[in-house]
Formats: sequence, C-alpha cells, structure tokens
Amino acid sequence: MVYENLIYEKQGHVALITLNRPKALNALNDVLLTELADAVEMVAADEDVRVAVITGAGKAFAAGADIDYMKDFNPIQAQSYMEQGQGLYRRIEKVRKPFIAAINGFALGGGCELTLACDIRIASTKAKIGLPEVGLGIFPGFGGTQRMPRLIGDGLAKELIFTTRQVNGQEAKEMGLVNQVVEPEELINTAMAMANVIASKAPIAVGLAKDTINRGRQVDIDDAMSIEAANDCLAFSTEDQKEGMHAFVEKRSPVFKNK
Ligand code: CO8
Repeated sequence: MVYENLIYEKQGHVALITLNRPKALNALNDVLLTELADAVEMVAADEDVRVAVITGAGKAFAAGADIDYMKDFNPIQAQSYMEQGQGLYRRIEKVRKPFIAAINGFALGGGCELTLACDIRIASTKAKIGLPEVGLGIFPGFGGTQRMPRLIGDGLAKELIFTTRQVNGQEAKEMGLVNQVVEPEELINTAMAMANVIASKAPIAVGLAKDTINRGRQVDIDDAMSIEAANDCLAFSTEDQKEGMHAFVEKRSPVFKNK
C-alpha cells in the first residue's frame, strides 16, 4: 500500500510509523485511519518487527479526529467513524507486540486517545496533551472515557475531560499519563532506544506479557491469574524460553529467534 498520510520505516526489529499530514496537524481523517490500520497489520504480520513506535510529523502528534470531516455527520455516520477509530485502537491493544507513542507535540482528542491505546508513552517537552471534545459538543469517543481513567484515575481523567485543559509533557509525567518526558531532539532516539531494548528480549514472551496485562485488566483476579498461568506456561513451549534459561545457566547472552 502506498501511503498518502503516513510513513512506515523499519529499523532493525523496530517499525517507525510517522503520521504525516502535518498541514492538518495529522488530524485523523478516514484516509489516515485506514493507512494506520494497514500499518498496524504490517507490524502484526511481520515476524521481523518486534516493537512499533508511532510519532507525528511537524508540530503535532495528532490534533484529533478530523473536525472538518465530521462536522455535519448524522449519528449513523458518527457511529461508523467511531467504530473505525475504536476498532483500530483496540487492535493496537490486541497485537502482541508493544507500541510506543513518541508524543512530539499536540496529542488532542483522538490523537491523545491513540497514545492511550499504545503500551508506553514518551513525551517531548513540547507535547500538549488533552481531550478537547466537550468544547466541540461531543465527548471523547475513541476510547478516552475508558482508557484515561484507567491510566490516571477517575478524578484527574474527569478534570481533563470536563475542562479540556491541556497538559504539557512534564505535567503528564507527574500524572502518570506518560512514562518519560525528554527534550524534543531526544524524543525519537529515546523511543527507539527503549524499543530496541524491548526488541532484544524474547519477543513471544513480551507479546504474551502484553496480552496477559491487557486481558487480566478486564476480569477478576482469579481469572487474571489463570490467564497469567496459561500464557506463562505457553512460554515454556517456545525455543526462546529454552535459549533464555540455558544461556543464563551457561553464563552467556541469549540469542532470541522469535520462535
Ligand atoms: N481536525 C481538522 N483539522 C484540524 C484539526 C482537527 N482536529 N486540528 C487542526 N486542524 C487544521 C486546522 O484547521 C488548520 O487548517 P488550515 O490551515 O487549513 O486552516 C491546520 O490544521 C493548522 O491548525 P491551526 O491553524 O489551528 O494551528 P494552531 O497552531 O493555531 O492551533 C491547535 C493548534 C490548538 C491544536 C488547534 O489546531 C486546535 O485546537 N485543533 C483542534 C483540536 C481538537 O479539538 N481536537 C479534537 C477533535 S475531536 C476528536 O478528536 C474526537 C475523537 C473521537 C470522535 C468520534 C466522533 C465520531
């Protein structure tokens, strides 16, 4: 697929996905969401790719769903757009490979919600993160009402959603909304370095850990423990488990093959 609004690059075992519609601050119209969905499937299908980093070209990560595109929607059209966004973000959560959001600038509305669907968020000091939807007569509809409270708690999430206040990278870090905040020129290197650390670990185990954390969140603790046990036992069926443990005993570095 030739992309109009997205750049897909591979660096070793890491896919770098750049939202590239800078004139509209990477607003997530139908084309961009479709291209991102295709890129996510490439990440999922490519055995060589172990981690993905998503960032934005220009001064925004993504300034949200495309307001111009949806301004005259009826509820049926709104539902279709919402399903597109929600489905894509849920897919990112279900792919058994980590996604890191490298938040370079504005991450608003659907752009903020995209970062919430990623596993790890790293912000630049230039990041501005917020959920402006109630200022437009709607409220977050690409998962923000569910993922933001899970990440930072109901009180702070409600404050951000009800007031539409944007937070910078430092405040986002203090809230636990992002894992790290770094200078803009360090952002991609920091995200890629973390991605490479993750990519050096046993990929199937990393994927099973993601699946366990995400699915465990949805059920009670006993069922969550069962998911953990089943997934961790499954790890014992991999060549990489044998390699990891034998390498430890033999006092050498493991070489993981994603098998
Ligand atoms: N949609 C469409 N176009 C946008 C968007 C957007 N979300 N954000 C920016 N743009 C466009 C602007 O219209 C402008 O276009 P043009 O040059 O043709 O006039 C261009 O990008 C540059 O933007 P600005 O001139 O406004 O740049 P500034 O630096 O002055 O301001 C801001 C930057 C503060 C980020 C400002 O652009 C802004 O407030 N943008 C809108 C942010 C927003 O409200 N986002 C939430 C959208 S709603 C949403 O995401 C809901 C998700 C789920 C909904 C599902 C419903 C079905």
